[in-house]
Amino acid sequence: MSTTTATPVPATEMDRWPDTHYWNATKGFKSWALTVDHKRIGMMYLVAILTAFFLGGVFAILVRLELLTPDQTIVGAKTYNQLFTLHGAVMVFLFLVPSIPAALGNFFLPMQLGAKDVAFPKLNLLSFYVYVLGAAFAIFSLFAGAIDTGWTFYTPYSLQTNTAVTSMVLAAFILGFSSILTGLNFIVSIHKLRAPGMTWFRMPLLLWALYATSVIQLLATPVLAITLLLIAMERLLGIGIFDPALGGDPVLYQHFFWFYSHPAVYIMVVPAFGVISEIIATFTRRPIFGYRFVAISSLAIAFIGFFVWGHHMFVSGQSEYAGMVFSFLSFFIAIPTAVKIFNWTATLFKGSNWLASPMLYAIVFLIQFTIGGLTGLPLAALSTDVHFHDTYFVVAHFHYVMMGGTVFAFIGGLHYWWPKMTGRMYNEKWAKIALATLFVGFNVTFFTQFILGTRGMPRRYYNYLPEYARLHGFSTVGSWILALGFIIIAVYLLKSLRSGAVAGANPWGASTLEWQTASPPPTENFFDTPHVNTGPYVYPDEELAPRRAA
Ligand code: HEM
Ligand SMILES: [Cu+2]
Repeated sequence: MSTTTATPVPATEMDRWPDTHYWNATKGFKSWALTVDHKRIGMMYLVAILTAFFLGGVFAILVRLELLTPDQTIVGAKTYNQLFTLHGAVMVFLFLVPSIPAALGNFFLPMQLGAKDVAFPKLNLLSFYVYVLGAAFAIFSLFAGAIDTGWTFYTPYSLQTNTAVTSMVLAAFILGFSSILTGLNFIVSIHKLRAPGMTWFRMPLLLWALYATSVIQLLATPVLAITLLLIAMERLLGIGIFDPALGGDPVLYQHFFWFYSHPAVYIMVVPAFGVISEIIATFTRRPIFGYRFVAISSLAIAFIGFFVWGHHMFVSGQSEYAGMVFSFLSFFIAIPTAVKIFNWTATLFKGSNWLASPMLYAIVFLIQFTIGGLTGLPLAALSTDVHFHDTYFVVAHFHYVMMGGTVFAFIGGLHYWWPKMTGRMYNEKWAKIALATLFVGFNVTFFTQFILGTRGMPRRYYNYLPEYARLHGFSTVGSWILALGFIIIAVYLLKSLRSGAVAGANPWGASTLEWQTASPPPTENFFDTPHVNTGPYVYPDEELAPRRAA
C-alpha cells in the first residue's frame, strides 16, 4: 500500500503553477470585500468559520477545565452556564451550520457542476455579509451579559434571565437568513448550471448532499427564525406566547424549536456525508457502491428528518401518544443513514485503498459516526430515553455525530481540497500525526461521557458527586489532547502556504471536475467549458492510479 504523493497522471501543462488564478487575479482589500467569485467567498467563509471554531473551542476548553474537579475549579455556577451556552451557540450557529456548505460548498459546488459561479453571485456575497452581521450580534451578546440559557433557549427561563438573550436570538435569526440564501443559491445552481452532459445521476455525491441540505435550510430555517423572533418580542414587549405566567405555552416553544433543530442536525451532517463520498471514491479509485442509493438517501434523510422532532421532547409533557409516534418514526431515519454506511463500507471492502490523510479522516469518520448513530437508537426508544434524557449520554451521542462525524469530515475535506484551494501540498507526515492525536483526544474526551451518562451524571452542571471525578478527569485531559491536534494542523497548513510543494492540477488523481483544472483555479474555473459524458467516478486507466505509483 502506497502513501506517496507521486504524480499519479503524467504531468501536463495544467500542472504548472498558473500565472493568474483566482487568488491573484485582482488585488487589494476592495477586490476581496466586493468579490462575487464563489471561490473567494468560500475562502472568506472558511476564515470566518474557523475563527468561530477557535472561539467555540476556547469555551469548550474552559467548560472542561471547570469539570476537572467535583467542586468549583475555575468558575462558579452562573459563569459555567454562560460558558456552555456560548460554546453550544457558537459551535452550532456560527460553525456547524455554515461550515461545509458555506466554505467547501461555495468553493466546489460550481466547480463540480462545471460552472463558472453559483447562480446568484451577488446574493452569495450578501449571504456572507449577513453571516458577518449575525456574528457581530453574537459577539455583542458575549460582551453584553453572555447568555446562560443553553443553545436551545428553552422558555420560560430564556424569557426571565437577565443575560443577553435578545441579542443572541437575534444573532441566530440573522444567521438563519444567511443559511437560507446559501441554500436557495445552491438549489438554483444545481437546477440551472450543470455543465453540458451533467445529468442528475452524473453529479458527484457532494452535490446531492448539498442539494438535500439546501432543501432543509430553505424549509426549516424560517420556522426557527419566527420562533426566535417571538422570543425577542416576548422579552421586549411582554407578549405572552411561551411564558405560562402570561398565558403562553413553553412546550409549544419546544415544538417550534425542534421542528427546526432536528432537521438542522441533518443540515450539519448531510454535507459531511457528501465529503466522505468524494474522498472514498478518490482513494479507492472506484465508483461508490450503490451510487444511486447513496444519492437518494440524502433526500430521504432530508424528508424523514421533518417527522421526528418530538423525540427531543419525550419528557416535556407532550402527550404519551405523541411520544410513541415520534419514537416509532425516529427509527426510520436510521434506514437511509445505514444505507450510506453500508455502501461506503462495501466500496472500501476488498479495495486496495490509498491511505493518504484525507482517506484516514474518512475511515475515522465512519467509526465515530457509526458510534454516534447507533447511540441515537436508545435515545429514540421511548423507554430508554426517559433514563438517558438530559444525561451525559446525550452529550456523548451528539458529539460523536457532530464532532466525530461532521468536524472530522470537514477537516478531512479541508485536507482533500487544500491542494486545489491553495495550489500547495501540506506535510503528510504531520497530517497523520495530527489525525492520530485528534482520534485519541476525541475518544478519550467523549467515550467517557457515555459511561458517565449511563451512571446518571446529568448534563449542564458545574459540580458533581465525587464518584464521577475519575471519568470527568479523563474527559478533561482528552480535551487537551484534542486541542493539541488542532494546533498541529493549524501550524502545518499555514506553513504549507509558504513552503508546501506545488500540488499540480490533480495530485490525488481524482475524477470529478474540480480537479480537471489548474490549482489554484482561474477565476472562471475552467479554461474551456467541460463536457460530461460519464458518471462522476470513472477511472478508465487503472494503471495510472496513485496507489500503484509508488
Ligand atoms: C440514527 C440517527 C439518530 C437518532 C435516532 C438520534 C436520536 C436522538 C435523540 C432521541 C435525541 C434526544 C435525546 C434526549 O435529549 O434525551 C438526540 C439528541 C441529539 N442529537 Fe441525535 N439522533 C441521531 C442522529 C443525530 C445526528 C446525525 C446528529 C447531528 C448531526 C444528532 C444531533 C443531536 C443533538 C445535537 C442532540 C442534542 C440536542 C440537545 O438536547 O442539546 N443526532 N438524538
Ligand atoms: Cu433529533
